Amino acid sequence: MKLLPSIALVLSTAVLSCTAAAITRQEVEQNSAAGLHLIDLAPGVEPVWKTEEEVEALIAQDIRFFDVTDVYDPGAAGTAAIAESSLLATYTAPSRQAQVQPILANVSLSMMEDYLTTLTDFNNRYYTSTTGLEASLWIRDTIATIISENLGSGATVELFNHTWLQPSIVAKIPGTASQSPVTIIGGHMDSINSRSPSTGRAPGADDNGSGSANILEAFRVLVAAGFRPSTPVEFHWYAAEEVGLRGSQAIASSYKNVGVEVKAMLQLDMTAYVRPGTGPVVALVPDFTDSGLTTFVGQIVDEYTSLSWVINDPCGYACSDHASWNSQGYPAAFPFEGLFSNGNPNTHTDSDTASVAGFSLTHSLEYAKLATAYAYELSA
Ligand SMILES: *[C@@H]1O[C@H](CO)[C@@H](O)[C@H](O)[C@H]1NC(C)=O
Ligand SMILES: *[C@@H]1O[C@H](CO)[C@@H](O)[C@H](O)[C@H]1NC(C)=O
Ligand SMILES: CC(=O)N[C@@H]1CO[C@H](CO)[C@@H](O)[C@@H]1O
Repeated sequence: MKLLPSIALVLSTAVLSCTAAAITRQEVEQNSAAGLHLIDLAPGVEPVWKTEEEVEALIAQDIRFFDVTDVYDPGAAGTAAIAESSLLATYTAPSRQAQVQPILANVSLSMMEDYLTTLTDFNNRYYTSTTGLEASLWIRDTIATIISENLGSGATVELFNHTWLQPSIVAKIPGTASQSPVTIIGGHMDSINSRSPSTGRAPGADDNGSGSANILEAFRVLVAAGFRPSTPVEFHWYAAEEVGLRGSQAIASSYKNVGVEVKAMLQLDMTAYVRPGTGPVVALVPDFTDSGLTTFVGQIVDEYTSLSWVINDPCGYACSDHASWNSQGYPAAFPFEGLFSNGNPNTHTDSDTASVAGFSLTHSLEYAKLATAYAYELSA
């Protein structure tokens, strides 16, 4: 992951007021039908039209953006990302140790390994490729099998279809007391080779096979434990993160449009790399996240994992799917595999495999525990 200079938020209000509503719904329909993408590169600044090639060039340069083609709202003028939300959401310290610890004992390294091996075996998981579709259907089928083995759970799984080939996946454990608010664990399941997006080999072991496998494992152990939360828990695998956070934006904006209340969103994107020579830590992302929820996630790390946590460097604008939830006003947190400055140099290439020095499933396993404990504590 690459850090970007942060953009002065102060300038944005003036820009916003003179360019608001410049893009009409008709223009969005015509340009998107012509294959153009509406790209949001900075907070409060009107998005701009780019060709497919121009979008690929941004990705190749590691420039982060929201592709808002499908979710742009002409009335709202830009994605109003919230630098730090103060949503009055409150989180109480972990208190379910007696119930959670036995479930964490079921979190399995070999299950994670199986999931990751299958995910990395697809040539790539690109959002328009056949293998990208197959990877998504494989996650759906894996969840469906777990549900069929635990019918009492009441859990369900559905594809969330998009305007492109690869669907996102949403699995739910319903609430016994109420269908609101929802506790979410999410991460993207797509991968990319940024030099050759549609056909290039992109095993995406760390980015983001690791987070996808964590979410599968958290779902498996909670359902196998017969966990019946009082409020619902959802597990999301997003399509098309690598091309402008498109899957997560589609879901977050649809939730906002129908008024779904979200208690918390936990983003897992890259959980398996520990730079050789450094000590393992969970690095909590400080920007475009909720500070109260981030504090709570730190408590979960202390209580339920073998790791300690640090505050990461800022990730920047549009850096991963948590940003899609943050910009809809929902509280999100993002525990990353380590400091960005110790990041995995292999992402977005054919070398993002589980065999590089520093790749550690043992490290990643702690994030499956974190996700499991987070879900239980917030929804029990
Ligand atoms: C998504 O698309 C698939 C295949 O086209 C279809 O079977 C399914 O019903 C759709 N899911 C939803 C939730 O619309
Ligand atoms: C652990 O998993 C097994 C097998 O799925 C299940 O029977 C058992 O109840 C689980 N234990 C807990 C505490 O969840
Ligand atoms: C890491 C992350 O948050 N999301 C993805 C995957 O990683 C690359 C960094 O190599 C990011 O550009 C991208 O947003």
